[in-house]
Amino acid sequence: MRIDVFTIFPEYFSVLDISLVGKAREKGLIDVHTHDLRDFAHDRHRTVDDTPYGGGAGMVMKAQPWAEALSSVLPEGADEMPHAKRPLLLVPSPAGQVFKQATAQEWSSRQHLIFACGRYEGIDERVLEWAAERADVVPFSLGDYVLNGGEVASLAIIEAVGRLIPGMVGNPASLVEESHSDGLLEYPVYTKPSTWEGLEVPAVLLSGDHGKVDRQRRDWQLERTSQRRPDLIEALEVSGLDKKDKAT
Ligand code: 6GU
Repeated sequence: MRIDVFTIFPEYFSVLDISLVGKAREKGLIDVHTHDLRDFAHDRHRTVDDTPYGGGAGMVMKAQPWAEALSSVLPEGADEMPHAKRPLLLVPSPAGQVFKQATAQEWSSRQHLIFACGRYEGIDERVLEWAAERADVVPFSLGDYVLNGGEVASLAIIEAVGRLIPGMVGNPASLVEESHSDGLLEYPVYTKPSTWEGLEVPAVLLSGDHGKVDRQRRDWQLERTSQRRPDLIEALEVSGLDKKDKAT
């Protein structure tokens, strides 16, 4: 997978040299390129923003530097490309569609991701219209709160998507069992010692009965999800519930 990131703060992305993504880059599974948007501004002050038409607070990012920046990585004739090859232009914004584990799954099969990190009040909307001829354009949000810019959101996406690329995570089974892959939160986990500060590990986990352990873990998942994320229980397909799940 190739990833291009456009930002006025390339330093944010230096963390991609370490951790899981760093290892994937060493293995050649991910090829990440970070670009300074200001390199595509031509005035002495390397201006990338201006005042909004119609008035209002803050500044808007100008179309010209964005179009030149994106042109430097967008291929010609993307409209005739097969889906997986067509670049995916991701635009972090609190006004975007909410990013989910299913979105990460979908995006992990794409060959080329491009992140357009906006600051200020956002990017001139015409840039997205212009880019739609040459890429699949998706404004996305991490959730219902506001960050100062798209950099931290893009890092989160790169980690969530990057770890799903085949060969990235050491044990693929750990991808199957984790939170959200079955629409439920993960069950609680424990390790040695079995007694710590007077607190015991639940006895069923020491029983050696794998059937009982599986049943208990499923119950813990349902209980925890009902308490912390009732919205996820609402969204569960009846077919996603197992026959032995207790009616709640
Ligand atoms: Cl993707 N961008 C910004 N600026 N704020 C956010 C966000 C994205 N997701 C949640 N808040």
